[in-house]
Amino acid sequence: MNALLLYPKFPDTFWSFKHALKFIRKRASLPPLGLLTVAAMLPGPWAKRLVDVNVRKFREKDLAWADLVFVSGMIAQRDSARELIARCRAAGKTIVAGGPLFTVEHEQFPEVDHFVLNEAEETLPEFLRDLERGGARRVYASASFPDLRQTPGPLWELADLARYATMSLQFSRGCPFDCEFCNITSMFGHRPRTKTTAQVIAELDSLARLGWRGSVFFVDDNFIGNKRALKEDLLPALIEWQKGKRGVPFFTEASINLADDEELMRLMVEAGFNQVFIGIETPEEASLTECNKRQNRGRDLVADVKRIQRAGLEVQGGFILGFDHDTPGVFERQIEFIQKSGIVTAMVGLLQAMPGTKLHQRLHRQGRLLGDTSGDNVDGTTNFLSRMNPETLRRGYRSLVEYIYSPGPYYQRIRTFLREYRPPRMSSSLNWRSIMAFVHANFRLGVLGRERFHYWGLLLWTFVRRPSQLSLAVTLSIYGYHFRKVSRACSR
Ligand code: B12
Ligand code: SF4
Repeated sequence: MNALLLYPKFPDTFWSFKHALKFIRKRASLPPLGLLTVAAMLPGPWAKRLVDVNVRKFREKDLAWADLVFVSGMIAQRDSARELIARCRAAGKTIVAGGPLFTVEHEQFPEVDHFVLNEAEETLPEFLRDLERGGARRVYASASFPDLRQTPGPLWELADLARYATMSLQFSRGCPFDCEFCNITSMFGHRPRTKTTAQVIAELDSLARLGWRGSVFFVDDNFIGNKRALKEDLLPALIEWQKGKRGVPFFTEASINLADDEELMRLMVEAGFNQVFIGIETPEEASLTECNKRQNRGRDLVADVKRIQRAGLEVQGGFILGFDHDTPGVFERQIEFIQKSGIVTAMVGLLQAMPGTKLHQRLHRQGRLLGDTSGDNVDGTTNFLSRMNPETLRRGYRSLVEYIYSPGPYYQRIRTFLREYRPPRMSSSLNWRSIMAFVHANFRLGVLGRERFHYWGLLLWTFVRRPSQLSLAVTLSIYGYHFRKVSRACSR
């Protein structure tokens, strides 16, 4: 049996990093971890091939080779998924689909033969058994959550690692919190389920064996969901694993209560973490209450962010506009917060109601849903009737995004951040890609770009005040170039 694993194209948005990837000559930021994990669960004797259309062409000969096509994807990849499925259908292939897109909207894909939904650890074995017997059903779904200690390591060897900027690894699924707009808890539950430390180390070792020396993204929904497991087990093991190596930088996602735990931050930094994405959402207490983001309420969020930065972790932040309690003054207050906190990578989106969330249910009850979500909350669209005048919301959103990524405020944020940041001591390798990126940045941003004065000003300032952070300053400048490009596209 020849199994083709097919990953659809991402639109050119905030997280695609498309315009930044050119500087380091990479095609995509991350490989499709879900498909590589599914590949490891398919029968050993099957031949397997990965086609991630974000990094390579889907050729006729790939299609001709395949007996079975396994498609994955998120809602944001819907359009590309449709195209790929149509091509496979036209070639008469049997199509099996799974992953977050199909788990929430499989009814919209009549051309697919089999849906293997939810977490494959639960649903795939039954599908494979039925397939072998010649009687596979159309839909396999499960309401229970698997034990991740049974999850096999991804088949990295199917991916061309050199085409990606970063690798990914998952330690846990699920989150103890219950934010109204988030579909994580409906998909993965409230109790964080974790892999064993031995599994994580084995995955890191296999990446190292394949020659990977770059950064690794721990794609957990909330990495600090089980603090005890981290402090007593995983982080000490990661500290040990890093010894004698050049230093593999890690980054992850966590909730703001990370700021309350000095020991946890210290251990994370010692283990190699240097970045963390945090859902800040809004500085407005009423909106935090509305969306049940209780962990963010009643705190000085700017002080929390700075505490995390001082511990050695760059904070990237998610922000949302369009809550029922948002008034037109919210745009100014969000800008003020973002500038003061020095969150350089601030992902600001419009609230969207994802299927399966409590928000979706509430808006449905209130008769305010307008249609499907685009799945990408930073594309300037929403799918429900907002309390704020929709035109005011759209305009306020666009001008906020344009403002925070315009060169003046953006470069000012980098300085605010670098003033606070206490970088971890980690020896990183200077390779030809980073040298090329520096040369490319000097030309594109320092000569051609309208940000050229800000760029050289930042480099000079960093050289004098934070010389060890010069490469970080260049990296953040390159990110800014990407964010400006995509924010201009979403402002149209
Ligand atoms: C890493 C990640 C990313 C990476 C993706 C990299 C990549 N190449 O895959 C990046 C950072 C680029 C990203 C971006 C975005 N993401 Co994202 N992302 C994640 C995250 C945190 C982890 C995904 C992962 O790797 N999981 C580990 C693997 C092992 O799990 P998995 O993929 O779910 O696969 C399992 C099952 O789903 C299933 N399965 C998966 N595929 C298949 C295929 C078949 C055939 C079968 C049988 C089974 C199967 O089996 C696997 C094992 O159980 C998830 C959250 C989560 N917990 O899943 C969000 C998540 C997938 N992202 C989400 C969103 C919304 C986005 C963005 C739109 C955010 C934004 N506003 O910009 C963007 C879209 C990108 C773009 N450019 O437009 C949503 C998707 C919702 C949905 N229903 O589609 C999620 C679920 C987060 C959330 N809170 O809702 N993301
Ligand atoms: S803390 Fe993050 S992952 Fe957890 S429920 Fe809230 S938004 Fe979702």
